[in-house]
Amino acid sequence: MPFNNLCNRQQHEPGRKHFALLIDPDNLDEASCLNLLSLSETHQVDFFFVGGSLITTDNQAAIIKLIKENSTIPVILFPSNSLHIDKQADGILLLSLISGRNPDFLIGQHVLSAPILKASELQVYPTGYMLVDTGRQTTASYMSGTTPIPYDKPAIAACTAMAGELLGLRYIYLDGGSGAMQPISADMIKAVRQSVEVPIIVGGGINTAAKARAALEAGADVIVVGNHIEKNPGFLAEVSHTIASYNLALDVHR
Ligand code: 1GP
Repeated sequence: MPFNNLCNRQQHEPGRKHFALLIDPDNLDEASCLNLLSLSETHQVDFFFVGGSLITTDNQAAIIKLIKENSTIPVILFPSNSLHIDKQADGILLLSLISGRNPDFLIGQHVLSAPILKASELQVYPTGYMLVDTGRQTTASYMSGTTPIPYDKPAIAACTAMAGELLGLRYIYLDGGSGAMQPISADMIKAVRQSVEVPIIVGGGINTAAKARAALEAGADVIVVGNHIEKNPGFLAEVSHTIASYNLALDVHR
């Protein structure tokens, strides 16, 4: 399913949930990537997000090539900066780091990326990216030089998301950071859900089915999981099953 259908699907199928598997090119060799691709085909994964806040190897192009050769699941770039654009992917989250006040991640990187994106066939998904403080400083927060939204301040998150939507951003991504000690709170997801119409992506620290379900119930449209699946690939089936059973219940009640 193309990622841009999410916006349409929200109108036609309100409440339907999706699963994005985060693939960090630094953390996977070819064999473990192939294993995840095989699991993703068996259990439903809707999208691959490829990227990370700091990429220290030159594996990304090879990983995307491997995915494209072995899977039909759309590959969406989740870049930390304009260096990580890869035309082999299907689309890109054009992230505006609206939780921060660093102009480089609000417009600077976008100016550098614009001519490359315009000349490519990548689908561009304008996304309001919001980092949330989940207990320790994350790579994303440090590398972007921004202060994350305090964990227990859902009103700040809601107002930030509203501003992003009013600016025309098409998705909101609430991120506690990879391997976060705790996931984004249900209160914060609910506050954002009540404040904007656009699809909400939630990730960071989702390492149990119960945490995935709590995010879905609070209003997340897309759940992103990376870290815990890298450590324990069997968790992929658990997340997929959690989302499928949520969607099934939705169908039954229609
Ligand atoms: C991080 O939202 C993603 O940017 C996913 O987080 O790796 O903790 O699942 P995890």
